[in-house]
Amino acid sequence: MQWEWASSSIEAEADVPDRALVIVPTYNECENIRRLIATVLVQDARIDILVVDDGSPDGTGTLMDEIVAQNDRVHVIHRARKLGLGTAYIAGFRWALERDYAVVLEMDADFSHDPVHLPQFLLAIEDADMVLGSRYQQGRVTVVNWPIARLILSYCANVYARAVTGLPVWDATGGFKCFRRSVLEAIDLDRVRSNGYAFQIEMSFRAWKRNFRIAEIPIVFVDRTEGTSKMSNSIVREAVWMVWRLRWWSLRGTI
Ligand SMILES: Nc1nc2c(ncn2[C@@H]2O[C@H](COP(=O)(O)OP(=O)(O)O)[C@@H](O)[C@H]2O)c(=O)[nH]1
Ligand SMILES: [Mg+2]
Repeated sequence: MQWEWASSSIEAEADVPDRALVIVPTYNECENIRRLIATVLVQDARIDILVVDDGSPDGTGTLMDEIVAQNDRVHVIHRARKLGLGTAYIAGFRWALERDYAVVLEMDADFSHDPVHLPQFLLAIEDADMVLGSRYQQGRVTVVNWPIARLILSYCANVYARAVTGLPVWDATGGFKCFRRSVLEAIDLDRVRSNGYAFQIEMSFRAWKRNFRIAEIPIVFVDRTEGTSKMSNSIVREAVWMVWRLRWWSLRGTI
């Protein structure tokens, strides 16, 4: 009995992540990125940050080179042109897996994802394999300042994604999330197909199908005040079809 207690307490200690990487994809975020990085880094000393910039015409990439030169907790990947959110995250995941980060987080550059939630993610991941920041926890909407049409689209997209794929989460399309390294190692990143908001559904779906433990924490999502949204109709169309493909691959056991 004594031994069991001792071994489980050692196991619990081992689950506290020691290094975490926050990945932030950017396209034209020069008004936000410097302040975002500063606000992220003060949240927890274990956190480093990796920005994946897609050749932003507004000079975000040049600004990043300056910041990286001043702070060894900050890193950047430059890609030649706008190649999409999904492949930006995949590039970031690979970068993290080549290093010793125990935990990897995703977040947007535009302050819609408030960095004050980061310590809550790091706490929640101690007892989960993946943590999702949820705007619709228990059906309660915690979104501020979004146009009503955008909110309805997002809410309905979540109901639809849950109905088609069976993924048992409140917010499947959100982009504020946290993975244990083991989840990213278990998912074959070469086979992830989505590139827009469907990317978020696909990653969570693949983790769920591998029986990883998913937790959700409520977050307050605030619409951006600086810069503009890169949301497009083709991103919505991709998500509409992708959930059916996920279901199909899952039925055939090829996911
Ligand atoms: N690297 C990269 N980042 C992108 C791309 N599209 C969007 N982003 C970034 O992804 C995050 C979310 O995009 P955003 O336009 O705010 O989407 P919205 O919040 O859904 O309107 C922001 O940090 C964007 O700068 C892309 O093609 N490549
Ligand atoms: Mg945004």
